[in-house]
Amino acid sequence: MSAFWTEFLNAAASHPCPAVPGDLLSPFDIYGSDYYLFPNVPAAPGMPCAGEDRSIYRRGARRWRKLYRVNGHIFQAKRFNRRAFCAFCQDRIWGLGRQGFKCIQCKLLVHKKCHKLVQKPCSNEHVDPIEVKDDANGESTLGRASSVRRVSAEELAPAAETPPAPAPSAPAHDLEPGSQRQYSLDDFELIRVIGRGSYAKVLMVELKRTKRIYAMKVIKKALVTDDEDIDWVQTEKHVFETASNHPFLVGLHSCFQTPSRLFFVIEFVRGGDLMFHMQRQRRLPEEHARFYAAEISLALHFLHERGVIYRDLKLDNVLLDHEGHIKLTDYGMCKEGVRPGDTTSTFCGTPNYIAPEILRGEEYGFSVDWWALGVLTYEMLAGRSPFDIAQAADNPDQNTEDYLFQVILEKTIRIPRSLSVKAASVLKGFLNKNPVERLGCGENGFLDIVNHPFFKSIEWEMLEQKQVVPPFKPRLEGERDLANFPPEFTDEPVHLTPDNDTVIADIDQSEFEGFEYVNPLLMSLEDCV
Ligand code: ISQ
Repeated sequence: MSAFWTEFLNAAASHPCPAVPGDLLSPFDIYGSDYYLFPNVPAAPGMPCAGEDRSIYRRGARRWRKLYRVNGHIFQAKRFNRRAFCAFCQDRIWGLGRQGFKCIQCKLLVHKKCHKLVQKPCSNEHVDPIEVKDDANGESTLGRASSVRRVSAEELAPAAETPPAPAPSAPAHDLEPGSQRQYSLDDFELIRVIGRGSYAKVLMVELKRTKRIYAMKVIKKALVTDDEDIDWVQTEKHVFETASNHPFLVGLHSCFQTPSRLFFVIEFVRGGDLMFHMQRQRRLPEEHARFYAAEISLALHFLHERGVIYRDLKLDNVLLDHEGHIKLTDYGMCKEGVRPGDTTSTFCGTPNYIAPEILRGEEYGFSVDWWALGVLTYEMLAGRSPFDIAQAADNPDQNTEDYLFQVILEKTIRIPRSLSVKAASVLKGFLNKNPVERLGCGENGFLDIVNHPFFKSIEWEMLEQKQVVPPFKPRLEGERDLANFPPEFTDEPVHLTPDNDTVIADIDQSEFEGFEYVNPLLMSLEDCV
C-alpha cells in the first residue's frame, strides 16, 4: 500500500466532503456511492476544502525493481564499479551497464548469462561476494565508461541498442573564448520552492546575469547512487534534449553539479499544473478537456515518433504556460530507444495511471501512454479517477495498492451519464484494457486519435503551432507570480542544506561525469539580452 493511497483514503474518511449526487455514476458497483477526487466546494476559489491536505493528491511515480528468481536466489541486475567475478564460471564480470546479477539475499554475484545455471541454492545467508577492490590505475572501473554511454535503466538491453549520450561538455576552464560556458549554483538566485517529488525538489530561480526566471530541479546524489536509480538521471537528460524542440514539452536550459547535488535548469512554466487547477475546478467543460487532451496527444506523439515512451502522464506532470497551453514535464520515467513494434517490460509508473498490460506483467509499448491519457481525460471530465475506491478507507482489504491494481485490471469502467456520446467514446477508446484494441494503438496509430469524433473540432496543425487560443488563461500578476503553485511548496524555506562531508565521501563521483550541459539554443537567446 503506498503512502499516498493510505493518506488519501484516510483523509477522505476523516473529511467526508459531500459528493455531488445524481449526474455521475459510481465507476464500480462495489462502492455503492460516488467518490470524487476533488469532492468539495471550497469557501472561495483557490481555497482548500475544510481540513484538506493538498499534498495527498500529489502522488509519486515509482519504478519497481525487476527481480529474477533462480534456485531460491533473488537476482537483481547490477553494475559493478569494482572487479567482480562470477560465482558460477569464475570469470571476470565485464562490460558496460548491468553486466552482472547479484542475489539480494546472499549477495552471490554471477554473470547475467550464467544466472539461470546457478545450482547452488540460496542459503538466504550472506556469503562474501568475489568482489575485489579496484586497483589504483582504475583500468577496470566501469563507472567512468557507463556515465558517458550508459545502458538504459532496466532492460538489460545490449549496449549497442542504447542511443548514444550527448558529448559531455568541457569544464569551464577548458573552454575557448566565445564558446558555451558552464553554469554553477553561484549564477542563480534561489527564489522559492515550487515542487517536490521523491527524489527532487523544484525551485524557481533567477539567472543573475540576465534576470531571467527558470525552474531548477535539484536532486541529491546520495539518493540516486543506487544502481537502478542512477539511470533515470541520464534518461531525463537525453529526453530533455529531445523535448527542447517541441512547444508542449518543457525544455532544458543547462545542467551542472556540486559534490552533493545534480541541477537541471529548466524553462519556467508559470501557470501551475493541471492537478492544481483541477483541485479548484472540480471538473472541466468538455471543450477544455478536449483542448488539453489534444495538446497532450501531440506531445506524446512527438515523443513516440522519437522512440520515447513517456510512462508518467498524470495531472501533476501537465503544466500550463502563461497563455494556457500545456507542457509536459518530468522525463525520469521515460523509456528511450523504442522502435516501432519494440516492447519493454519494466513495472513502473504512478499507481492510478498504470496500464493493465503493465499490471499483467506483459511486454508493452507506446500503448501505456494512451491508457494514461484516458485516465487523465476521465479525471478532467468527471472530476474523479475512474478507479476511485470510495469505501476503501473503511475496509483494510480494499485499502491497498494491490486492490487498486485489481480494480484497474478487472472492473468495468463506468462513464458518467452527464458526458456526451463522443466524450464517452473517446474514454472507452483510451481505457480499453486490451492494448491491441486501444485507441491510438491500432494500425493507423495516432491518426485514429486525430480522426476520433471527440476531436472533430480540433485543427491539429494550428494547434501544434500554438495558433489555437487556450480555453483558460492562468491568472498571473507578473512574471514571478507564484499564485498557481501550491502553498505547501511555496511556503517552504528555499535554502539548500550545506554539504555533509560524510555523505559526500560515500558518493562515487565518477557516476556523474559528463553531467554538465548547456543548451546552445537557449544560450544564443541569452546572448541577445
Ligand atoms: C517548470 N516550470 C514550473 C514548474 C516545473 C516543475 C517541474 C519541472 C519544471 C517546471
